[in-house]
Amino acid sequence: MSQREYHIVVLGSGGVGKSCLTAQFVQNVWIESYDPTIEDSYRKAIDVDGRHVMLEILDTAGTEQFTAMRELYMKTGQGFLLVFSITSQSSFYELAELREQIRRIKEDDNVPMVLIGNKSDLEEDRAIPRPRAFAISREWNIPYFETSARRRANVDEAFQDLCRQIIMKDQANRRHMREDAYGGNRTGRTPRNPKKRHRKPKCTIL
Ligand SMILES: Nc1nc2c(ncn2[C@@H]2O[C@H](COP(=O)(O)OP(=O)(O)OP(=O)(O)O)[C@@H](O)[C@H]2O)c(=O)[nH]1
Ligand SMILES: [Mg+2]
Repeated sequence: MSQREYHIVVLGSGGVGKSCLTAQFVQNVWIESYDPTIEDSYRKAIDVDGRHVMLEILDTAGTEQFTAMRELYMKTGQGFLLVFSITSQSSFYELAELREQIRRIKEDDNVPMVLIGNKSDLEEDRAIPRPRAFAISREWNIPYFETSARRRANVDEAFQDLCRQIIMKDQANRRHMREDAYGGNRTGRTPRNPKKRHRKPKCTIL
């Protein structure tokens, strides 16, 4: 089968660790310094359950002045990492609006997403209790991962989970498209001629 390409977007407030998570996932490097992102994109080929896929990963800006690009990447993105820092309450609460915006722009209530509480190595500075984050992830019906970009903990797992969701959705979409082309063959009936389905209504001239 040909290699599929999927678009992933990394979202969240400034300084939560989006770029560090992306750098760890793509290049296996740890970045100590903080250089606010405008927008960077990376490509990485991975295997998910034996399937070879190419990921296009967009690392976005957390700071407000760059949010004009949001609508565009929300349209093209197929899966979203919603990242907050476990040490920052505001970064956690700001995700609700981003999630709403994604659902609105994509006109879809089941967009592949993962909730990420990053900086899990800073347990002593924790501001969001784990049960609080789990409660939100259950409410949103998406998985929750606590990651540490510094220690490279749970990074692959979070990206892999998102890819799995995207692949499942892609397969379901393709199945529906095939079924539509054959007039909905879920009943086991003989496929209808796709051309016939688009026949114009009859016009009778009196
Ligand atoms: N202790 C700890 N620090 C982290 C972790 N991830 C990121 N940092 C630090 O947090 C700061 C910000 O990280 P970035 O990855 O640049 O944050 P960002 O979300 O990309 O920020 P913007 O590009 O401004 O939106 C850096 O100094 C990182 O070293 C982590 O898991 N643990
Ligand atoms: Mg960044």
